[in-house]
Amino acid sequence: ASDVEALTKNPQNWAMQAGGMANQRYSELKQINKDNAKTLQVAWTFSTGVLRGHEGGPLVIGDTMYVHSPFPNNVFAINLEDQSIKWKYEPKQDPAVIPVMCCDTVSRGVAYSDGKIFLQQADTTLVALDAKTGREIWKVVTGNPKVGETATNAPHIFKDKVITGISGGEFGVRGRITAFDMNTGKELWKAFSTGPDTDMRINPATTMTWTDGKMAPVGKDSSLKTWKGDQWKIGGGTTWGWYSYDPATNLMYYGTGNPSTWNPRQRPGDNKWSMTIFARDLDTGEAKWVYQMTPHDEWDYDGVNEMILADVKVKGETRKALVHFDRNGFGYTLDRVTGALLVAQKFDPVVNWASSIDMKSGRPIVNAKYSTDKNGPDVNSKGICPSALGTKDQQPASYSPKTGLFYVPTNHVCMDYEPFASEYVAGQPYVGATLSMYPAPTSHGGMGNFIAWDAGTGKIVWSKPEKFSVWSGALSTAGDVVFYGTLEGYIKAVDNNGKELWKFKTPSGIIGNVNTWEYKGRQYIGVLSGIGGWAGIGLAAGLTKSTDGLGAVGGYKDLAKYTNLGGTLTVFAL
Ligand code: PQQ
Repeated sequence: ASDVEALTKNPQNWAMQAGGMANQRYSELKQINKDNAKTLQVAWTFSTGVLRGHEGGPLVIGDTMYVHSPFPNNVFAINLEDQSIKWKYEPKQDPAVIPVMCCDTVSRGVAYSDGKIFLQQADTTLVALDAKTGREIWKVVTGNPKVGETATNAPHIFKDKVITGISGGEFGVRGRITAFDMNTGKELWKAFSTGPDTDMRINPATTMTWTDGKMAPVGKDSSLKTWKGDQWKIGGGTTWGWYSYDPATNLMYYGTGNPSTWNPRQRPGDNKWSMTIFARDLDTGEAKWVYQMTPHDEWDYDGVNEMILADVKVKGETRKALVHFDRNGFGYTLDRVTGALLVAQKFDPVVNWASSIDMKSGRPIVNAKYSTDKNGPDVNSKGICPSALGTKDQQPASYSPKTGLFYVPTNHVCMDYEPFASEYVAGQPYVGATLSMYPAPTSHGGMGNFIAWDAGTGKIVWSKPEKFSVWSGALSTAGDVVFYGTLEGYIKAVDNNGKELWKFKTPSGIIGNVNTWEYKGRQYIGVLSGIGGWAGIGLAAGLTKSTDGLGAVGGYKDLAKYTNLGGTLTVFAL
């Protein structure tokens, strides 16, 4: 088994992108605390030499940091003693992959295990490097960019496996995850999101789902029955988010993305298992349970956002929970062992496409006024909240076991959505909708909030307004400080009540995730800046027409007044 599990238990390291396998993004370090955070200063900086959106963050293991960049996905090993570069890895990739990446040329970072660094390149090549030298140990190709298959997710190491996903829901790609032997790169299993039961590693009799107020077997052909003809073959359900793993049950968790195309009229049915949380046995890949958040998506509410594993008190009882802040604006708490639905509530009150989640069927109660299918193709459905960016997109939340609260970066944006007929051509966009996005119509006028959430009751505890969406990942710490970044480029520290303690303007907008480590007795905070991602696609790709970038360009046009391109890691200490 991998040494990374033990490495994550020492808070001096930041050995996985999320800090640990439960996706909590929490650190036990407390040298930096709510009283002294206001004195944080820059310790050192590092330029990646790459423009466009910088997601994810660096890993720290012992005296070495590993920093990655967006396409062309360069990796640097940095000596923490003197910040010198130990080695640099520069993959050669065909730039033809760039135009088939939907939402900027982002990469959510590298993984570490047993002396190896794992890099998921945009062109779908998965590489294992020698962590000491940067030399290639093995590499495998996991998809085909010519049919729109790309990769932006971080590889995840669980036990002895490296797991990776695929992007391309806007190109009719058929989503799946694949597990490889971390030592050799040999494929161990693959599990699709749609299609025949065997392809999905679904057992009709033992794979369970929430049905009529209890868990029940999914039954035969649970996906095939919910698609017309062969549409599941180009049906999306990609897997570009953050995965988690519970060693106690040997289950791994992840979500699937939107069904293709965005024109819902072209794909009648529930489109299973797009928009779904999967719990899979790590050894066999077999699905233990599934839960579909948004059946027959009509808004592009991908279900890929991170699954955070935590013990949560629900109705007086402590549950082994999975907490998930979905694009569709509902915060879900499920029993992670059985898959039972416990809580589902809006984490932004402006959410209007559904009034609530029916706790018996687990299905959203859709508001007909905002049904882009009922209103019909070539009709512009207006005022839908949230926008296709969701109340939260890829930006991961943090959970503090100390406060029992979840700290969630959110979007506060609504949209108009007009579906149109779209024909599938391999490697061409298969989108079928025109979108405009704008701030949600509420008093503070901003496009984002940073919130604290009680997952046991499904309630917002506090909400801190932001001018733009909070597109960076959060970090909470035992020092009672919570960190996040903003699209204008501020890294901010707040206390457990959301009171701002400190901020610093980094060289570019922040869509990376804040992390922390300790070296020679000193605690550091690090964050990548570099504007881009879907929200920053206008600046990143030089687009100006408001409906370009799948509607994000118009929504975020004011960003150009606050920030500019450029990838930099900024490191802070007291
Ligand atoms: N990527 C971002 C980003 O990095 O800012 C935002 C999004 C993606 C989305 O909102 C998407 O819907 C999305 N969808 C797919 C897909 O359906 O395959 C892939 C990606 C991606 O790989 O970045 C995004």
